[in-house]
Amino acid sequence: MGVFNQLLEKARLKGGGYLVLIDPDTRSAVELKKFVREICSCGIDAILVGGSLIIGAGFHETLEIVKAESNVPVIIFPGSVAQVSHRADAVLYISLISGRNPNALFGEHVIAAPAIRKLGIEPISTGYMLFESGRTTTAEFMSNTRPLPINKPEIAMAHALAAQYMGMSTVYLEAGSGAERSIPDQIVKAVSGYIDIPVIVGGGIRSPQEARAKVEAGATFIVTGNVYDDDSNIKLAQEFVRAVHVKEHF
Ligand code: 1GP
Repeated sequence: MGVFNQLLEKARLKGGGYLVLIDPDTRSAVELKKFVREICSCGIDAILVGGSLIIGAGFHETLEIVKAESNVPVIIFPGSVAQVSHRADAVLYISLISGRNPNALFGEHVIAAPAIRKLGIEPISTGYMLFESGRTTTAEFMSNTRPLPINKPEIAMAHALAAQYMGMSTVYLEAGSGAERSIPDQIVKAVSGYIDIPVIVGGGIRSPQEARAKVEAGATFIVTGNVYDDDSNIKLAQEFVRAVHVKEHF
């Protein structure tokens, strides 16, 4: 069974899956090792590595450390084709379907496909939907696309359904890293009730309660990243796991 199907099976049994995003720019090697061990000991389901813009040169080194220290699948969350590596188990093969930038829709993909095949990592076809969230996010700026309006669920639903009809494995509802507001539960509910493929939700989620509400609204996977920029928040990891695994912890 591939990485994504394993994750889906876990999420089905537990009620949801909790993924932690690691931005290669944020930690030293020593800090990263400690962080990865700690989040894995809390029972997270997978680690995403990547970002819309990586300033430092540490993407591959970060992946190497994360892979060595973790006991869960490591999945690349690529901001560009430069972020493809054999050190990961899978890669979110992202098409930025909320925008109309042809390169982000189906351009980088053509360049990355042969490399992914050669490296033997699993591509997870992902319809990535960026929403407006109060301020310009790095993903919005770097992709040169307009985000979806947050108060028009019907537009989001139509985009997600088109992704399903195009054969994508999942849609990712993204408010942007560090967003002021996460994706509203009503949007999560409207989209996940309208399509048959699993929904990933991320961006601006800061509390376990917020995460649980999104799972209860229909999200299959929850992603958080920025919340752990504050070291003292590592204590929240266990709570996030419990909040997202709704079938295990009522
Ligand atoms: C960003 O969805 C992820 O792409 C996670 O966002 O860093 O705001 O948790 P945060």
